[in-house]
Amino acid sequence: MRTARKIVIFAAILTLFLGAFSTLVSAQITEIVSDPEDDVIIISEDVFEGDTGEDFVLEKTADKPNIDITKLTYIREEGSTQVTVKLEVNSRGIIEDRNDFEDVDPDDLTFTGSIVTYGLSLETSENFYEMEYMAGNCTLNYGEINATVIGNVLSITFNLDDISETFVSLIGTTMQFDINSLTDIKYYMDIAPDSALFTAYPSASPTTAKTGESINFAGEYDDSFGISVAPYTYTWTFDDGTTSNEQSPTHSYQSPGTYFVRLKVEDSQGLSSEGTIQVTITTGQSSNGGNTNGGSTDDTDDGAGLLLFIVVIAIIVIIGVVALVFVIRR
Ligand SMILES: [Ca+2]
Ligand SMILES: [Ca+2]
Repeated sequence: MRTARKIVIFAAILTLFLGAFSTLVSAQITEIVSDPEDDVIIISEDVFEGDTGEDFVLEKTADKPNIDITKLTYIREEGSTQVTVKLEVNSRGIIEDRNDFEDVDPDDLTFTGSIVTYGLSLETSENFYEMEYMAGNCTLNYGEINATVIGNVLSITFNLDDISETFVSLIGTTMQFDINSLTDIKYYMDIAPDSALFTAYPSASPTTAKTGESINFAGEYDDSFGISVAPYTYTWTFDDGTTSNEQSPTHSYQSPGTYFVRLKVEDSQGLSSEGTIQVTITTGQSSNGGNTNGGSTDDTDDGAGLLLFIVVIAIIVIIGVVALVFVIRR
């Protein structure tokens, strides 16, 4: 009896130990994006008409807990391609199943109702995964996928394309269209994180250049909802060990290859966004140098022509002089 008890205690300790060990081995990679409560934006029709003046202020409401994102979660088992992403709305709300866009008949002027969509956008080091949940149906990159809804939490589990992919960002977007009539549509939305509304846009011209050739970079940002505050700082990382703090710097590369140029735009409140642009550098002299060479080649051509002209004139003059001497002697 005593031996049996010892075996049971030993087994219990071993189980606990193995449990703790397996937890350590199958570690999870978790990323959490938090979003404020009750920051659902009411968008007036003015936005659609492009009337976003300097003083435009977006209204926020606490009346839409069902589309008020509070938390996004990314969970990945280490060493596995399986990923679970979760979108959590306000604890006072639920994930809703309303109408699909397909339920709205454009010819039916009497249609009234709401459309609610939940979107998740996962960027990894290799890919983008776009998920949308609407009216009980879920899609992943436009293909159907299962989703689990428990109260105020939407969960989607899927496999990444490649084991080597790493987490870059997770953005959640919720939208609600309240259609009272075709001329009375109210539009609500929430985005998590709010910084996703502020996007850096780097550009380069040209994007393919030769070594030594000047490339003009331009730093821009998109802030359609006017959430950022001037002044802005621009930080360029050229991927060749050099950087610049100009908004639109000029840069040239000394070695051929592919470069991933990063632009970070930051506002005065610490809101920041980063964007990447790829430039390809090929071997050879820059087009500027080529033009110079071309010019000098043209000069050489002109010089040869002039020399030939002088030689011809000289020959004519010599023949003339010889002829003149010959005539005089006679
Ligand atoms: Ca929110
Ligand atoms: Ca938000």
